[in-house]
Amino acid sequence: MTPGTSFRSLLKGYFDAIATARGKQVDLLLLHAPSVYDFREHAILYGPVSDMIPSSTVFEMYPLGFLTIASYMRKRGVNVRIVNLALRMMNNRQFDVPRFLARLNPKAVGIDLHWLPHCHGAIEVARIVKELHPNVPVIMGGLSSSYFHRELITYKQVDFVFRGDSTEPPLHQLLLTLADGSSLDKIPNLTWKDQAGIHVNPHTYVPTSLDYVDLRPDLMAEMAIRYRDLESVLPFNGWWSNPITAVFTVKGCASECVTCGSSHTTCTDLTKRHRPVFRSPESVVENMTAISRLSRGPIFLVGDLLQGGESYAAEVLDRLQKAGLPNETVFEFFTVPPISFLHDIDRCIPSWSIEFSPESHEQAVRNAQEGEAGYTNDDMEVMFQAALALRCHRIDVFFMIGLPAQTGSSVAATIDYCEHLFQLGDHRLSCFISPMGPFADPGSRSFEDPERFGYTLFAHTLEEHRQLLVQPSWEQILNYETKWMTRAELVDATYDAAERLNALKIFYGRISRNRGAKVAQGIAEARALRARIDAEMGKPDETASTVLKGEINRFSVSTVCDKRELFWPRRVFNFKMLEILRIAWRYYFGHSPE
Ligand code: B12
Repeated sequence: MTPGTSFRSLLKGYFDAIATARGKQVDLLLLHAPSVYDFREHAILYGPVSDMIPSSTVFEMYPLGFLTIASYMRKRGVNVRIVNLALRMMNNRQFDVPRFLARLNPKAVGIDLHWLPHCHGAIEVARIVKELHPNVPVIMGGLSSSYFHRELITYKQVDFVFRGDSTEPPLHQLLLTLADGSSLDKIPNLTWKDQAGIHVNPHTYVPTSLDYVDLRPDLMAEMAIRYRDLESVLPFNGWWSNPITAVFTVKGCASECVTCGSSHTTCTDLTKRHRPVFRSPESVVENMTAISRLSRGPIFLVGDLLQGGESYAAEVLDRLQKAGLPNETVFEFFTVPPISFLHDIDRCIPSWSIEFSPESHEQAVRNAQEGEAGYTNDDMEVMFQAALALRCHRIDVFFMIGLPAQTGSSVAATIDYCEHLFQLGDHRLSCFISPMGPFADPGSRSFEDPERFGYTLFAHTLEEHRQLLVQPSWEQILNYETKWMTRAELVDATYDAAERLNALKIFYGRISRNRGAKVAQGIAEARALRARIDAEMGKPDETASTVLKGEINRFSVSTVCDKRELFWPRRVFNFKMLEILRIAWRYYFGHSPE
């Protein structure tokens, strides 16, 4: 308490804050939709397309950009509320979206259509918002919105679309413009419409410094307190017990992976970013420190620091050493780093892990995907062994199915290679394999030039992708197949590979027998279900639906591996309650407790 602050004035501060929060109109409501809006009603075997990420097939994780937008706006006095509708719908089958949205009274609504698998849910949520609040502007943004902006703006429920990988200042400009009624012509990266037609403003906002934004975890806590609604700000189902956070270090990429929707070529065309831009080491470490004040969970550094140059990476490490954060730091590498860099990490950080994605064990496939990968399996293994000889806690190695030049037998050989890796490393090294899905990324080279890279696409437009998402099973949902594997073969190869990898993990002690048995059972059930759906195909819809109704997650989540394998061991207390109390205090009483 500050000197002279009476209990009565504190109480008044508390009730004033509640009254203001209740009465105050939200300036910007950010909504994250589920992949398929009415997933609770549909009968779809989504497949293991989300087994490698913390989210489920509902893809309930909202973009990091929601948090950078919220923090940018907050500094400018704009009130933002994030509502993860996808998560609310997942957690409560009775959660009524229209009823919930009808009670809100925002000045503007932003909806992410960042990941293409949201093209069903995002557009439906926009429709509901428009029906309930016809005068409230609906703004869409994210990478898929950027790619499909011309088609998206034709939906009557969509008023504005932002393009590009950085939208905080233009979005702020739009909110100001909407308030004062001035002209929309000057807002960069904006696609909009009026009676005169569709307008595509120039894409000129491509910031060369990323330090103007931050991911402020305290804002999440503050939003939860302000709106008395913790669930709506949580990033994914289970985050409370596995609070992994991500800190982005870069926008744009120097690599040319054929299937990636953020490769060098894609960024040049889609986000107008011709070369990657890195966040300053100071900003990266400040952000990690802010997270560490609140959470004891692991922090994942998105992007390969070495792409920023050795001195850039060295400075990040140096600052991290000085910061002395206790959280596990997870590094990703796009190619094999110099062994000396691993030693540098070990010197600076007590607790660290590696994520590495060779995609395939086969050099020809890897080269086809990455355009001369620049490292061999031997190089990679030397790296793994060097890391394991240090204090590295964990190495997760990711392989993918659906790559250029990859055959079914190549996938099978990847699993043989996983066994080799299991023999090489100890329990800290594990392997994962998953299909590329549900979609080849729009804007990726495989999407833009499918023939050249051996791909066949089953959808091109947004609307076609929306239709794919409500097909009965993931074999029909995949928007691609390759010259080397049909959609059916991709599905078969996935379940075969998953079954064998699971057995190897049990044998080599990477997972318990119990957990492995459950995964094996899940794979067998998903296969049986697929056969049933195939048999039902062509019959009236209701028949296929009855096969699956209510079973969505059972056969699609934790199929190729148990999702818990992706998480770091839990702690009893993941969050620092004192810091949360401090945020609450600051919110209610306008200053930090003395
Ligand atoms: C980190 C990352 C993840 C993290 C999640 C991080 C997160 N919560 O955002 C993980 C690993 C979990 C992940 C998962 C997936 N990812 Co990912 N991911 C990335 C990656 C590597 C970096 C993203 C990043 O750092 N963003 C920085 C933040 C600050 O910016 P932002 O979130 O993009 O937001 C800005 C703009 O996009 C825009 N914006 C975004 N939303 C909105 C909304 C409105 C209203 C407005 C106005 C603007 C706006 O403005 C924001 C602020 O400037 C990108 C590739 C890349 N280099 O960009 C792929 C990428 C975005 N992911 C991709 C994919 C396909 C997926 C998955 C679908 C894969 C899968 N099948 O599992 C899932 C979906 C997860 C979910 N929704 O549940 C593709 C997307 C292609 C596409 N167009 O669909 C990308 C491009 C590349 C790739 N293949 O990985 N991903």
